Amino acid sequence: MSAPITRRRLVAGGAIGAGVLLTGCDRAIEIPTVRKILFTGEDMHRGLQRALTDRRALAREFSAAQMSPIFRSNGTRDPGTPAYAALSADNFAAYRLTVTGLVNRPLALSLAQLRSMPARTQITRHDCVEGWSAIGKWTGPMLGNVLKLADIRRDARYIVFRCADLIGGKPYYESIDLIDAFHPQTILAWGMNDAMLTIPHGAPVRLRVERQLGYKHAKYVTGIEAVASLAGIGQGKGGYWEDWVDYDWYAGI
Ligand SMILES: Nc1nc2c(c(=O)[nH]1)N[C@H]1C(S)=C(S)[C@@H](COP(=O)(O)O)O[C@H]1N2
Ligand SMILES: [Mo]
Repeated sequence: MSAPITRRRLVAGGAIGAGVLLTGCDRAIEIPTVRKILFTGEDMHRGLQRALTDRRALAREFSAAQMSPIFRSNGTRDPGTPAYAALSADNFAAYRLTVTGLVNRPLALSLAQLRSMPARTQITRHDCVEGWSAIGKWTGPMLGNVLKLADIRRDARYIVFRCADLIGGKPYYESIDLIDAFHPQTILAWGMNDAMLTIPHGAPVRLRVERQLGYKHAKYVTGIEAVASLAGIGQGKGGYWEDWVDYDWYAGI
């Protein structure tokens, strides 16, 4: 499934809604309340389209000269578990990124396989909710291409990211919807600032979802799951911070 299909599906949903009101309405349209409902529907449809267009806009990209000399790390700086230590000791040769859930072709991708996919490089600004920003360069395949490779099913609505680290004993996880998942700047970054991603920044693979705040950019991603609902994930709010500290699930910037 590609982003345009999702958009068409959503827009078609709006059109079907309006169609139901229009069917056989040549007379009904003269009734003021029906006309009012119709116009409300049109406004909603227009609003929906505008919201979709905004969600699809690109995040600003910067020049190499604008890159921050220092890009701090935040949250987990090393997962420190025996499993992660073993992986990193061998340069992540045994690492596999699993893609499961509502997909027709589950995947277990090695770092070499991810690095052999066509990659996007983008210089963007990272904004942390704690009040700091940094501009860095990120390289990796578009998440949308990985989801297409897994043949994501039509009933999938969210993408969940499982991470290798624990905070206060609880695993870190995050989730985004399909609009962000198929956004062209949403990538699974294995490279940062022209080098391999380092452990403090989420090696071997971290999410970049450039239209959202820092905590959505899951580091140390080991598993990607396509789901129809977030209800069965953690406490149901879609992420570590959402579930345990009450951050917003949608952190658009
Ligand atoms: N797995 C994992 N991902 C994470 C975090 C974390 O603690 N664990 N912290 C988040 C927060 S709050 C921010 S601001 C960014 C920091 O990314 P950086 O360490 O590369 O600067 O990662 C986000 N992703
Ligand atoms: Mo953050």
